[in-house]
Amino acid sequence: MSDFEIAKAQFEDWSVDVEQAIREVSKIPISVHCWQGDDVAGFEVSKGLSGGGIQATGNYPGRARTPDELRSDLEFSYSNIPGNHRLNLHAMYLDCDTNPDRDEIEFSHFLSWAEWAKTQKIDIDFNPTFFAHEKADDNLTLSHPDSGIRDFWIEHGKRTREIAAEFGRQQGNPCYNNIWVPDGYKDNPISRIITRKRLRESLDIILEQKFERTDLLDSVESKLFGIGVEACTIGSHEFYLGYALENDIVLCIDTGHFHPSENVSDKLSSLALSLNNLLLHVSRPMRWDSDHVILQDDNILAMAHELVVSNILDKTAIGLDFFDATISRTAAWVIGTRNMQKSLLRAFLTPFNVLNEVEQALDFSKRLMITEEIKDLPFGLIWNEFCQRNNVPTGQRLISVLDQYQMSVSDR
Ligand code: RNT
Ligand code: ZN
Repeated sequence: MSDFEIAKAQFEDWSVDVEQAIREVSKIPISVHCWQGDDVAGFEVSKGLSGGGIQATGNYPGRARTPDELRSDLEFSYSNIPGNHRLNLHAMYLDCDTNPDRDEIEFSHFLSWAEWAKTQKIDIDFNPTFFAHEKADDNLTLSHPDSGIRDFWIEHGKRTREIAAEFGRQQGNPCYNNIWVPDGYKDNPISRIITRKRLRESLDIILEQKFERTDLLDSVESKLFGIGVEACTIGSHEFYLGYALENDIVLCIDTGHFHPSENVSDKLSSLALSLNNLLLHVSRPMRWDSDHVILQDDNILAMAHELVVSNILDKTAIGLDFFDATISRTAAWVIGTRNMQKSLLRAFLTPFNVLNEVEQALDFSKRLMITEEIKDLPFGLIWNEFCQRNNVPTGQRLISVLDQYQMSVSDR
């Protein structure tokens, strides 16, 4: 018997269907965020402050400086991740010579991405970029008191929806267009509601135009606080939860955007009861919204557990949101994405039927015995088999492949 056969038999003892688990995890696309590849710099010529607390720290060699470099780094990374995945593109990653401002962008500025995505069989998600621009230097965009500045950002928001819908139409499945704005105040504002009303009005105008839901899914992302906006974030969790419900749009939950002691995975089942769609930005906050590469840690395992046991994967899109510039950027993508998949695989390999039964019988002793006993099952052997079937390396081989690629880009 092969190692895999032995491992499979051990899971079967717990009535877990290993082949089914592998099939399930193969079906889940992860939306890989382009911005880990270049430290959230983008390809525009003129730039403002990075703004809103988004700051990649580190200066590791190999940062992608052009769309072509970013694409080859992505190709390498996808080739070391089992399964088929998506690309999450930000508006600041346009590819054209004319340098249009944010309120002038159109689909043609992203043609090279669309063509590349087709050759790679990768579907695209999109984001307006409401930061790193001189008109965002006050940390106010859609909620700015100056209507000229608001109109500029409203136009940007509208254009990104058109671009996203075109990506969706061409790829034959919805492109998520995720709105995150840095808007907030460093010190205590007198009126929070005046500014929040303005954000709401601007969003209403951006979302006025109707698109097919099969082409475009609009989503909104809240945040607890950011560097420079410590006193008040205009787009708070309550703000966007209400807004998403009211407008039947997608709510994006970034795991770095809550208090460190809050259990983000606990929110998913509640949200899924009222919302039609969720988008995740899976990140690893360390003491604050630090966007470290995700590990296979308790938080991610709990997140995967919730998605699987609550049976909400069909309404939840999984995207990643981390950026670490102190390590190989391609290794960060590969390791982080694989960790998300590993956590999902572990969840699919959990005997939830048995566990649910004992829990509903209020047999908490048995629940504890089982959860602790199954931690020793050979998950790694199932993961290795999954990778092998997808022709991607594991173990020492993975490390040497990642090292070699990093060496090939380190003189950039
Ligand atoms: C910022 C948000 C947002 C960004 C990306 C680049 O705090 O998490 O999602 O990270 O849009
Ligand atoms: Zn995010």
